[in-house]
Amino acid sequence: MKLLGSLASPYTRKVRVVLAEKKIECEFEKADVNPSDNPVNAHNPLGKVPTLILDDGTALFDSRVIVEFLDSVSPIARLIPEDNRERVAVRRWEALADGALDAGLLVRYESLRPKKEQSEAWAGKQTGKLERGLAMLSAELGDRSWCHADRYTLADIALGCCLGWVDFRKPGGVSWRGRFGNLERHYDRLMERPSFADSVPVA
Ligand SMILES: N[C@@H](CCC(=O)N[C@@H](CS)C(=O)NCC(=O)O)C(=O)O
Repeated sequence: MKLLGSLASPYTRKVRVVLAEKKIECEFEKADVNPSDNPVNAHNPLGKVPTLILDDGTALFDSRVIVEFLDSVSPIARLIPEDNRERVAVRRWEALADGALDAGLLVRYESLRPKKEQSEAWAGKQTGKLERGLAMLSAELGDRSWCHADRYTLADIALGCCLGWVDFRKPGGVSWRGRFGNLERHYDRLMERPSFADSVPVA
């Protein structure tokens, strides 16, 4: 298997953390998806990372599909519960964390466009989604040790990847540090795990 990804990408980080937690060997290839014509297009028409290429050449995307695949190929450290309600609860956390990230990425992409083409209203709308997303992630975590039930799951991984990227890029100047004490504690706790410590986003 080969993972096409970027060391700055939070969705790639989610897959890298899952690979590490489940002790699955996988080649990693850095892919620059900034140019319209990029090497990922040949495997994934959306030209996005992460894209996982299986040994038979099948390409899997996006990160949610990839992590589901990885969780099911190995019984080690199950990250997605089997019970329907529990699984949906974990995937809801993932949807919220990924959704906040989606908005944060749009804010960042907008800031990289030529100044005169940028829309403050558009960036403001996306910043609002990110802010509300962070507030809900904090409210739902409350004072619990883990996002779902009393154990480490994909929900914690998705939350950690969201927090790590927002901390790294601070899109639109948004930061959760100094505002959401429980998110700070949770991220620090996740960073004690080698899977997180070894995958901190870098440019
Ligand atoms: N929903 C996708 C999002 C993937 C995504 O947007 N990746 C970014 C990098 S962080 C990307 O490839 N952007 C390139 C583009 O949008 O053209 C997933 O979970 O994999």
